[in-house]
Amino acid sequence: MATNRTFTMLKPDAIENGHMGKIIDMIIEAGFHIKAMKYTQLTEGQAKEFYAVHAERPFYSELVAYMTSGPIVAAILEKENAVADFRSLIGSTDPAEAAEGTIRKAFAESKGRNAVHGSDSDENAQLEGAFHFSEAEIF
Ligand code: DAT
Ligand code: MG
Repeated sequence: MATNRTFTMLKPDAIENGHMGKIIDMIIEAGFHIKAMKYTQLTEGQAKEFYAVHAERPFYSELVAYMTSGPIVAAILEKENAVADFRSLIGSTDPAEAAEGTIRKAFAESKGRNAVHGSDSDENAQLEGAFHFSEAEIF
């Protein structure tokens, strides 16, 4: 089922490096509406569950350690074609491969510390948004 929402996290490197405001600005400038937003820090359990699909990958423990290393901003975003358009806005997983003008090209440090998360399907956008927000926190 197609939806017009996606889910994002501004990751610990983006917050540490002072890019929170600039990234949120790029998201709004690109036409996304903020439906929900929170500044929080993932517990180990939350990070493991969120990235469970990568549990067998060699970088999983590094990913969990990194994602719990500092605060993040989690948000639900709305726009027509939200999932695909947001993946275009953030760019490739590896910033070395990310296109000019994308968030990861501008702000990501590396393939692991890559500034921002974006859902990869409407189904995951729904699951990930519900993982972080109750209905009462979505506007
Ligand atoms: P994306 O975040 O672009 O959807 P993904 O779902 O393949 O990428 O991986 C999730 C995250 O895991 C990614 O943002 C950073 C980390 N990651 C992926 N591949 C990695 C690798 N080869 N080495 C280190 N971290 C990696
Ligand atoms: Mg992914």
